[in-house]
Amino acid sequence: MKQVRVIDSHTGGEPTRLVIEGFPDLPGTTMAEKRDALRTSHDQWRRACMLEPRGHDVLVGALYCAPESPDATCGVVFFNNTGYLGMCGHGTIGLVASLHHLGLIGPGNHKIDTPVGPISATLHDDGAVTVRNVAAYRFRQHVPLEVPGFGRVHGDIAWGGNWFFLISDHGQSLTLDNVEALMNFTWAVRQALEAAAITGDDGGEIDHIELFADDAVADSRNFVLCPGKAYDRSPCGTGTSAKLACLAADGKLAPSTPWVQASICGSQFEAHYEWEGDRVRPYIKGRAYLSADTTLLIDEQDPFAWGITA
Ligand code: PYC
Repeated sequence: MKQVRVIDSHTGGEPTRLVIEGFPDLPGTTMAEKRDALRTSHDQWRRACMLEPRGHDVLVGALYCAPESPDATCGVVFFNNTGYLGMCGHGTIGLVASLHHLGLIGPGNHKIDTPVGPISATLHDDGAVTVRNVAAYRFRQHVPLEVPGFGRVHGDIAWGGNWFFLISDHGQSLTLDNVEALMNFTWAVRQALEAAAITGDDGGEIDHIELFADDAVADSRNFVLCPGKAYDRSPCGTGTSAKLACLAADGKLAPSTPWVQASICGSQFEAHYEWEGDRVRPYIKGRAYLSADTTLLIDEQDPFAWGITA
């Protein structure tokens, strides 16, 4: 029986499963090398933890790794039901809360290595966490896109640790009772981007679609389609970072000014940014709550030991 020790948490409703031990040793020193080794040689371990019957489509995994920089607390590789993420804001908040639960860190500032560069996270005395994300930027503005069945929409393409297509003129109602329609629309947008070969500036796949609407209490409400065809229950840390980059580029939000981003579920992140050259440095504050401290068992005789796959 193989054993994987995990800590489960959720950040604003979006779950994170932190893998503490049990995965094979990964070659490489950088988080990008470790992610590539996991993807190429040991991807069944991701599937075992993320897919049914142990996981589900909404879950994001975080593999706790030795850091690549001498002054970092740890490294992390994020993944989900379909593959790997560059960065994950809600997942970083879950990681920090889980490491605190295990007694591995205390309040204060912690540098964390990720496959897309170092970030840092401050664990506050009240349990909230502020993530200082990788630098974010808008790559293209007001990009027209023909979406079959929906017509023409326009969106900004921005990097916040993952690639996002951010749409405000969508004509959709951003309410929880409309999630099925929002899923259909955003999935059609994602496929239209792929069909039109519209990518990030490094040719990176735009695998997150983010819609915006007004909110009664926050500055904005969003709906974020994640790569594995699930929607983010949290306001999405990397998506909020991409939004800050667009607001900054449009001159609609000054540096250090608070921006409260609500999710489709009503959970909130508090955010602000600082300019760094022509990019912005996003700060995202939220809180995670623990839901399980457990050991996953993988029985080799189980026909679904490594997850249910198509
Ligand atoms: O919080 O950055 C985030 C995130 C990405 C995908 C799901 N959550």
